[in-house]
Amino acid sequence: MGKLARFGVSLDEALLEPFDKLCKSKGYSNRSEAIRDLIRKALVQEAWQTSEGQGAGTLTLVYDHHKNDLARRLMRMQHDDHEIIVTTLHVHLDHYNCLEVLVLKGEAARVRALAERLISCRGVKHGTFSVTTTGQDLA
Ligand code: NI
Repeated sequence: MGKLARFGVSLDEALLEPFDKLCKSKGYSNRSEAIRDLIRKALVQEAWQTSEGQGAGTLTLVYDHHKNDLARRLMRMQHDDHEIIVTTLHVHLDHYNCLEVLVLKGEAARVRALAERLISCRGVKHGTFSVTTTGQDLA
């Protein structure tokens, strides 16, 4: 951890009051911890927007494996980018529907591209990509 710096924040009370409520409901022990998390979140989002450097994230897909040759198409796309797939989890939700979770890590632009390609694949019912950080450039 780096050297600790202190700074003052001026806030309208109308903003501070709901912020304190939010801190309490989220379980933060103090405002500083909540502000640190908000700053980290903004930095991670910014890094993903510029798609620079390394990134990590989880991709969740729900699809009907009976549809067309969807399961095979998704598998082929994953094999094409196997270097950035850390692990996958496949759950058979019912007779038709599958839920798949992929942990992705690598060059941010490439990770995002794969996530978007899989989500937009015809037949995928729902897909979400949750971005995070490899943690290396974040205090
Ligand atoms: Ni399945």
